Amino acid sequence: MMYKLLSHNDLDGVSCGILAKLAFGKQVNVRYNSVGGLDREVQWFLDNNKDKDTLLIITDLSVNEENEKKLDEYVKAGGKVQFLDHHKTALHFNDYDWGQVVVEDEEGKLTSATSLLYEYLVKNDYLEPSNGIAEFVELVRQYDTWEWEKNNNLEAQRLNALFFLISIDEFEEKMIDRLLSSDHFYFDEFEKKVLDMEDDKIERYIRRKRRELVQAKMEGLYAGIVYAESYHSELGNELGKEYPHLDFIAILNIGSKRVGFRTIHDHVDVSEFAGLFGGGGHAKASGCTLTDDAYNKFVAETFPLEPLREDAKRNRYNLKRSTFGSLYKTLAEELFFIASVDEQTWEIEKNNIKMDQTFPSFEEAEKYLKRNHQAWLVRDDVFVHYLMDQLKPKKQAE
Ligand SMILES: [Mn+2]
Repeated sequence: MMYKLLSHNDLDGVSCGILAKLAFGKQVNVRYNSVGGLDREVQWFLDNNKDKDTLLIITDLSVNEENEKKLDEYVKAGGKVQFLDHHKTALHFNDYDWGQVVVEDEEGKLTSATSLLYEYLVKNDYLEPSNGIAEFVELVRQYDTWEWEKNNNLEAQRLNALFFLISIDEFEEKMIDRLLSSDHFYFDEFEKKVLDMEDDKIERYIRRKRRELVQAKMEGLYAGIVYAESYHSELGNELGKEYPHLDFIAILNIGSKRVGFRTIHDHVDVSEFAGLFGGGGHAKASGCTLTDDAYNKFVAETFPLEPLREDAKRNRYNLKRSTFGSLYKTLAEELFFIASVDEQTWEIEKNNIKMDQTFPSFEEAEKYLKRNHQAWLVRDDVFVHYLMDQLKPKKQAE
């Protein structure tokens, strides 16, 4: 029996290739594909496997409708296919005997293509389970589902960083050697050193990107838009945390004509948003191609916008949630002052005039300011000046 694996070219997809090679050795032929490249490979496979002696496994990517039908005909004619995916946009493949799409396992844990393939290989006695492999699979799963962020699992993030630092061939070779020889997953000393340098680099990159973010309202949601070619996950995550008033972050890659969407919020499903532009993905991470429509919305319309200003970070006095109030400013030089009446009532003064609307928390008041006025927390010196002005006797009206 021969095996063919067609998988995605990201960490989750390539880790499927690593597991397949651990299980099938030289009997498996593995090809990694971009989202747009899989259908060509499937077509090629179907055209060249008339004798049906190869088990075709597809992981982490979906085929188009045409190939979906052709694969089903191929299976009905005696061909062997196993489709394994965890994207909810692929759930209809569960209608086929050869399709298995699981987004969440029985315990409610989000799956990845690698975790599904591991389970499949072990269940069918293709692969001997081991502690080291299970640890590796779990790191990939946590990275791919964003759980690493919630669990602060930096090992998972570093595994992905390593994946991008070396070639796919090198990564495969290193991981296969390690998983065959050790009962625990680890990074070697050289990798640790390089990963530390990479961490510093990512931090500097994100700091720069933070100052380039523009804000726009789209389909009723507030988006932060930024141009970036690398570190999309880390960037989406950090920018999302830095600007929690934004529903999601859109990351534009003009070279690849793609836009990625990331959210840290549970109330937003960015796969639905991407669907409006013909794309898809997960609730927390999705993307679409820059069609004319998407180009106009994300690039042309947002290009003239001024970037958001960052909140002052080293203040001692002008602090958020302070009982003395917190001072914000806008590009139009307006001053907004958030203060609490009591714990459940927060007010905003605009240029010293109290607004009618009140808010149930500081966060809601700030969100209002940031969404509607793109205001930022000013530095202490501006704040002190402002307070001193308040103490001056007001000029008589006449
Ligand atoms: Mn995946």
